[in-house]
Amino acid sequence: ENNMDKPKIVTCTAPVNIAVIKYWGKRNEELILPINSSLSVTLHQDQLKTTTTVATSRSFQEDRIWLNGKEEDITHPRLQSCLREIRRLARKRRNDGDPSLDSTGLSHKVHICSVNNFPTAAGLASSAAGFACLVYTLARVFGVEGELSGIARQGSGSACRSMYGGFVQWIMGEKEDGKDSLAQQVEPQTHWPELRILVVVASAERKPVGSTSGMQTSVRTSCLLKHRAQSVVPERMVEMIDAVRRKDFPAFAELTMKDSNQFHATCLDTYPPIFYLSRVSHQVISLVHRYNKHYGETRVAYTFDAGPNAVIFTLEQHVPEFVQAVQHFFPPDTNGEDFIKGLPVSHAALSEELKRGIGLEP
Ligand code: 2P0
Repeated sequence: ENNMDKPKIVTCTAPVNIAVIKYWGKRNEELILPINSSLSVTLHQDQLKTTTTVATSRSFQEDRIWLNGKEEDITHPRLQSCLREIRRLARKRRNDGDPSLDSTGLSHKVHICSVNNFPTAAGLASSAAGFACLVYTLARVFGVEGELSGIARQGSGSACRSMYGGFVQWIMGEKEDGKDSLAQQVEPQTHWPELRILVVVASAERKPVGSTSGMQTSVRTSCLLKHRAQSVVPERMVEMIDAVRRKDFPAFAELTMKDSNQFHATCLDTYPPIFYLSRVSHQVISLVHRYNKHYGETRVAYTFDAGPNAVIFTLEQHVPEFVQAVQHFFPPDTNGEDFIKGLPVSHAALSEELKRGIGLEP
C-alpha cells in the first residue's frame, strides 16, 4: 500500500499574543528583522485563536489557501516564504537520513484553511496567531520538528512569539541573515496563574493603517522611534523580564502602560501621523489611572496595539471590581463606538466571555 496516495490532513490551533514591550519597526523588510526586541504574553488556547487545517494530496494541482472561508492569493510573498522554508527543512531532514519522510510527500501540494474566532485586523493580533498556526501545522504535515519561530517570523514578526506559551521574548538578534532573531520562552503560563487579561472592545473595524506600512513610515520619519529602539527598549526588556520573574504586578503594569504609551507616541511622531487610539481608548486610559489612584496602588494596566481596543492586565482578585467599573462608565447600550458595540453578534457573545477574564492556565 502506498501511503502517499492518501490525503493527509492535520488541524492545529494557535493563540494570540499581546505585547507588553512593543515591536514596531524593521531593519530588514524581507526577512522581517526588528529594530528592537519585544516581550509578550500568549493567551490561553481556548480564547482568541486561529484554527488551521492543512491537507496534502498527490491529486492537488497547486497550493491554495482559504482565510475565514474566502480563497486568498497563495502567491503572497510571506506565505511563500513560510511554505518554502518548511519544505526546505523537510527536504534537509530527509537528506539527513530520516526514513519517516517519503520523498514524494515533499512535492505534494497543500490546501490550507484558516479561521479566526475573533475580528480580523482590528488590532487583535490576527496575523500573529495566523502565521504561527500556519507554520506549526505545515511543520506537522511535513514532519518537521524543532525551532520554528524563525519561520513564523518570516510570515509576520509578532507571529514568532505565538510559537510559545506564557511569557515570551523575541530577541532581535544581530546577524544579517536573521538566524539569531528568534522567540524564546521567559516563563511558562503556569508561572503566574493569578494574572488575567481582559479585552475591552472599542471597535471591531479594520484599522486604517496596517502595521506593516505603518511601521515603515515610522522607521523613515520618527526620531522618537529611533531613540526608543536604541536607548529605551534594551533597558525595559531587562526590567520587564525581572518583573515577570518576580511576579511584581505594579512593576509589570507600569512598564506595560509606559511602553504602550511610547509606542503610540511614536505613531504620533510619525509623519504623516498615525492614530490608532480612539476617544473610547483615551477614556479607558483615564479610567485605569483613576482606578489605580483610588486604591493607592497599581492594580490594573492597559496596553493598545495597532487599533483602539484595550487589553487590560490585572490580577484575578480585582477582575469583578474592574469589570464593574468598566460597565459603569461604558454601559453596553450607549450611542457611538462603545463597549462591545459595533461587533458582529457572535463576537459580542465572545466579548461577554472575555469580560470575565482570560486565564493563562487551562
Ligand atoms: C507587537 N504590533 O509587538 C506590535 C505592537 C502592533 C503594535 O507586532 O509587518 O503584524 O507582519 O511584522 O507583526 C503588529 O505587527 O507586523 C505588531 P509584520 P505585525 O505586537
